[in-house]
Amino acid sequence: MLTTAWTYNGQVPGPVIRVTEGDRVRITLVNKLPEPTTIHWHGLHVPNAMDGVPGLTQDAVQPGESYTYEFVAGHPGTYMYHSHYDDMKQIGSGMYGAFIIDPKDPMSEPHYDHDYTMMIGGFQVNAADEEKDYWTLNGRSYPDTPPIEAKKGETVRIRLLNIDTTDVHTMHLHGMDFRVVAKDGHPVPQPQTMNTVLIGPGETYDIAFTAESAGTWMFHCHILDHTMNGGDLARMAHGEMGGLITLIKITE
Ligand SMILES: [Cu+2]
Repeated sequence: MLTTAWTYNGQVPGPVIRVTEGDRVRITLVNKLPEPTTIHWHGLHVPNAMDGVPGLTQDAVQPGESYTYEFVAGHPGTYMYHSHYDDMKQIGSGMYGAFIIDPKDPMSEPHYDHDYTMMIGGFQVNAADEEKDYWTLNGRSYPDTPPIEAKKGETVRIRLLNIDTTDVHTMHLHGMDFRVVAKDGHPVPQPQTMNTVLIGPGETYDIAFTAESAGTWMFHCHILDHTMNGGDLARMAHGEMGGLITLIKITE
């Protein structure tokens, strides 16, 4: 199943923007949409004029026009960017991406053998469903979600970002626990150990775990109509899974 999306640079999510704390960042938005748009830098500390709120901090960027955002990447962590115009439609159509600021001093955060970024979103594909019917990790629904791979004993960080327009998700790991090491970009002083984290729209959690036992494990949303494609209960009854699922393959 393929669906039409509105994108940054032709992909959903848009490109991961990855910079280092203290970097000066300049991004030019060129609007090729049939309607106005802006970009909001979600969680970043930017000058007010760079905040991307149409009618409040800037005029909406009209079709064919462009606008340059410029700011300093002030504090390290996991953040995102997204449209702030006609949000339900533009974000719901794919206009979002992850924005990661690495610390200037790499020793200031723990080392992880693998670092994954996972943006949770949703699309309405079948017009008859009148609401979202395909939920996606990085723009793909299971079984098209690429697996996370690690060797036994390695450490994995997953940066979870919920850019779903309306839905909370309960991301659950089979076979192991994880620790919540950061919330909305900021390190958690005493990481909490859990196996299911509730993430609301606009929230980010960095979770980390050690690949303890070999096998193919599920990592999925536990709101179970988010693990179906096309809202198809009949197919789920026959064991077909979809939506917010990815596999974690741990090898010896
Ligand atoms: Cu969910």
